[in-house]
Amino acid sequence: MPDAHCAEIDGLILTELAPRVTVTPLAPPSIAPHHQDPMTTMTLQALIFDLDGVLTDTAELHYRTWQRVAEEEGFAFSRSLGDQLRGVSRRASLEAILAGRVLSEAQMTALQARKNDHFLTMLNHMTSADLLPGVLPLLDDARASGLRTAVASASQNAHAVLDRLGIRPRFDVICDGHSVLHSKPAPDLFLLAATRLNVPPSACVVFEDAAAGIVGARAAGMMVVGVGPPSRVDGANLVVSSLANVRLADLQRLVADRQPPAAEEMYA
Ligand code: B16
Ligand code: MG
Repeated sequence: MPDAHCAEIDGLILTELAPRVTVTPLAPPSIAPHHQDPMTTMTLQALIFDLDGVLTDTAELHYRTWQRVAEEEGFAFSRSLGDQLRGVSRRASLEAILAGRVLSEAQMTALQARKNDHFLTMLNHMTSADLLPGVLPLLDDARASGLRTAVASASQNAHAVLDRLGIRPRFDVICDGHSVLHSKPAPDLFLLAATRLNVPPSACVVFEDAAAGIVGARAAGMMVVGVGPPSRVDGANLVVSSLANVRLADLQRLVADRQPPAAEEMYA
């Protein structure tokens, strides 16, 4: 059960009682996909973006900073383990690196704090030049088409990263590592984003670079575009190598048909 700092709304255990960004007031319960009349065609209403690995390559900073802590502590770490930590919360990442080693709560807290200090130091060098290709045009197109936009990131640093990139005001809603108790691969972050956007989950398309996020978004009843190599994002409804390859018309078709366009159309 949630502790005194949590609230439960529509089955989502929220950890932020006062959102730290401008969001729409909490909406009435969103329409879960299984409530949707199968004879009606859903229209795309919102784009929900993962942050690390989709809008910017902070995935690499997470990798390097965990690698540094692992080296300092004598823990094994590898590129493949780092890849498995994409989209995984800070605490769960440390547990994966520990691979069964048991540390005291104080040690766990200290290691997470040290990793985050390294991360924040590297973040100081980030600028809007670190936006990944295609981000700004896609956000511009979305806004021009009347779509709503959200970030759904497991990172507790999401606001700081968006500020460094200079794109925080471009999102209607930001849900981050402080927003829900159950992070990815649970669907909670995505469902919270849809609720705050006041759109049904089945009208949302999610962009994700990680297996944990793809599992969560699909469990939320959303169509998912995987950003990255097919081997990493093969659970997505559609795969692109970069947001620069995304066309709104394809996303609209994805939601309307609940069927992906041919993969070769999108992966270039
Ligand atoms: P922090 P995302 C995730 O962000 C990262 O992919 C993951 O590597 C990281 O461990 C997690 O955020 C927590 O980040 O330490 O900043 O709270 O991909 O969900 O945007
Ligand atoms: Mg990510």
